Amino acid sequence: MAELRIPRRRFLTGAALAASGAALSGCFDDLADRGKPVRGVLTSAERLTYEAQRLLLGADALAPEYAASEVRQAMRPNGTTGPRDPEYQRLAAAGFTDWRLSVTGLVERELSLSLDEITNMPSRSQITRHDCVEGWSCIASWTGVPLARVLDEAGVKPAARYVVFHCFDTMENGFTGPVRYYESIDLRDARHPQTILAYALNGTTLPVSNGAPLRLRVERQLGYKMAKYLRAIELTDRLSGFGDGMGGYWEDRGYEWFAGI
Ligand SMILES: Nc1nc2c(c(=O)[nH]1)N[C@H]1C(S)=C(S)[C@@H](COP(=O)(O)O)O[C@H]1N2
Ligand SMILES: [Mo]
Repeated sequence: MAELRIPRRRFLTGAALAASGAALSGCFDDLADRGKPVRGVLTSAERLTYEAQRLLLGADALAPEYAASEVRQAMRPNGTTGPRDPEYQRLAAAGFTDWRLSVTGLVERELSLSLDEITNMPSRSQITRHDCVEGWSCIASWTGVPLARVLDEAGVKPAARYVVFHCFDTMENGFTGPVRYYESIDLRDARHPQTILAYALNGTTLPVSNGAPLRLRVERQLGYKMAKYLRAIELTDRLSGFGDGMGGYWEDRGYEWFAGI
């Protein structure tokens, strides 16, 4: 489902920006206001190196959390909202009882976790703001297992540097087969206390449109980092072996890998 074939940032100008704001259903438009953080990232991320952004953002600072009264509407679904992939559809039809999250790569113990096993692990809930590169934001409450907890269960090998998230949804059909959504973060973000694998949204089971049964929340980065429809996570020492080597589906199409906000 590649609704957007051109890098979305090209649309973030003038009339297109105003139009995208007008088209929103419920969530608010931050980019119309020049001084707001998202706007700042879109212009500064091009120039700043990863390390400079890290310094600016504070190494392990927490993203702002909000009060329940600030959750104004349902989380606006974006990108893929219902994977058509047969395997996903089969798992969804069975209420994800056969779904497993595999944890592979540079780990001491490979894992294959059921949804029950994941929801029985210690959980964290947080009310945070989701900022999409397209120019809209939503405040929502997320519940999930801290990714650090899953990583500890698997035992990360010292050589590992990144966590790669493999998703079910096919974005387009490439020459060598289906091109699926994927993402990656470094171990520092992976172990950040607000980085969770979420299975609940605004107090109910995560809907298919928002990434059921499990999706990543990495709260100090832009929305496209938050991989939905997870099927596997893989520990690796390099990103060159995945997709076109830039660390994510949108990164392979020109987006920044470190999308800090
Ligand atoms: N698997 C997958 N994850 C994805 C996407 C997608 O298309 N497929 N879209 C990304 C983008 S651009 C955004 S803004 C958020 C949207 O999350 P939501 O549908 O819960 O609003 O998911 C991100 N994660
Ligand atoms: Mo997005």
